[in-house]
Amino acid sequence: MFCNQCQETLRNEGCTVRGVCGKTPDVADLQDLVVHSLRGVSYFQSLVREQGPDREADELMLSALFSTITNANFDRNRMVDRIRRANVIRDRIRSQLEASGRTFEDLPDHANWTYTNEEEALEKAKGIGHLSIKDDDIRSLSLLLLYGIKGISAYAEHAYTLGFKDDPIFEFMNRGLLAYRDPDIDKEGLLNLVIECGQTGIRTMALLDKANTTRYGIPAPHNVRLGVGKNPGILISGHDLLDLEELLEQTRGTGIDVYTHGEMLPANYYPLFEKYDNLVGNYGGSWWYQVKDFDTFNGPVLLTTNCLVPPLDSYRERVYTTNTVGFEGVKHIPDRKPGQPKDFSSLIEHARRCPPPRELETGEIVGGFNHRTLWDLREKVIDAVSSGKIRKFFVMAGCDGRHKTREYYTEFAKALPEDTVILTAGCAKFRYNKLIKGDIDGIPRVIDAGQCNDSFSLATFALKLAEHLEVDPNDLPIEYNIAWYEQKAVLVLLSLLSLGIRNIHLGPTLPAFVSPNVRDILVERFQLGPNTTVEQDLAAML
Ligand code: SF4
Ligand code: SF3
Repeated sequence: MFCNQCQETLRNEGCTVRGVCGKTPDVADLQDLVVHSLRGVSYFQSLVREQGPDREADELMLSALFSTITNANFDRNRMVDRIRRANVIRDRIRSQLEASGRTFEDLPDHANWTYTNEEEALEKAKGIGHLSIKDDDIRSLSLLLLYGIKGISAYAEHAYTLGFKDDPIFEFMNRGLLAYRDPDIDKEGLLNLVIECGQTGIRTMALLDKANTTRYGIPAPHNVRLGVGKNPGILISGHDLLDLEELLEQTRGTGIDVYTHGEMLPANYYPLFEKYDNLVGNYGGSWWYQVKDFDTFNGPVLLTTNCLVPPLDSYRERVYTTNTVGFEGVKHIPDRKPGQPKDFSSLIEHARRCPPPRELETGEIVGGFNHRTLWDLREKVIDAVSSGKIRKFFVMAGCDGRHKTREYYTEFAKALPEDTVILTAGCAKFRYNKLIKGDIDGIPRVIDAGQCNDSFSLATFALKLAEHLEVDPNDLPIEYNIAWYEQKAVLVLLSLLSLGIRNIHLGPTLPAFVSPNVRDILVERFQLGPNTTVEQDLAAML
């Protein structure tokens, strides 16, 4: 195995024996083969796309790639299933093309290779991994592209689930997957695709924003309760709002409460969920607190997307996965049957046998600042900046993580002077959303736009504000101090770069897959830089 896709990769070089995340070498290799087999699908899919999309292929591309994201799926069998399905779909599209008179000779390996058994597949994986790209810079740009596309798969899958799709996104994914490990592509070609990946990221996050707000309304500032009630509960984590909606419907009137965890917290800000009094609040911290939070929660836990940490024995039998999430030996809620909601009855039955959650904290937190809501605040914001009451805004969005170097973000937030405001999205928020309190003339010191994809709201607000004030977005009093962990954050970063945002500080380390030359390009073109120490960065940014 060789995996370097996340920020926790071993020694900031790569995981080669077993993932720091717990991923086993066979799963890592099979995930490489998932990508390889999706390249095979893309080969033929890109030839038929003009005649009309093949939705089965599009759906597989989203769900299969999503399952290779960090902390999503650790289940070997699920990977094999995806490889086999990719082979079948690929061959079906090829046959279609052949039936219409196309002939194929000298096909590349990904368009030909077919899974036969695991032993053969694991042998095959040795030749198709990232290290098969020999040039450091080509490999670096190829991985930047691949990981950005993995981020797209996640957000596009959520939009798709709610009935929203956009063909240029699928077309780009096909093209990008084919460019990864294309022996003929050069650095400039890859760099252009990396920028296009960022642009497609904006398009995908905009689509998801439309999907979420069309179905659930526009998030508005909202207090979310942190304590617990006396009923047994179900804890729901991840990013999938439709799962939450159906779970709330099915638990209504049963005496079972539903709590959000981690990236599901922002669901509380959508107006549609207000009608459910069985959605009682948020429990615990960001994803990596699950090893403590799931224990004390006492009831069943549903993981709708990443991040899943290999479950501890003390609560493993209460963990349920669904969608692209999976872990061998952990119960999985199957996909919806056409026209029907998912069946959460086993989870609900499980909750009935459990004691209520143990209280971890009390009080409330506030969030719900979609870009439309932020736009309504624009005059207040402009006044506060012109009168000197707000000196600067700090975009501190992205991911949280368990490594001690992440303390930087807590300390940075603590060190911010009182005339500054944090703009946040993603699970990075858990480092400061309970720490920094109060407001400046009605503008909260921590403005939470939502899940990591809602970084789109922060970028949209900044761009609209710049246009309104007729200034360059980089001249606004906004600093970017972004924390990354997994591949959705890679996409968010590429998206910000594609919008022309400069001087982003990225941490806690620069990605291991960025080679020295590619780093120079990013510094030169986008003035992207690593974060350093709290004191130094704060002085530079203020
Ligand atoms: Fe290592 Fe991260 Fe890959 Fe897991 S996802 S194997 S921690 S690089
Ligand atoms: Fe968090 Fe996994 Fe990235 Fe959606 S839940 S931001 S890390």
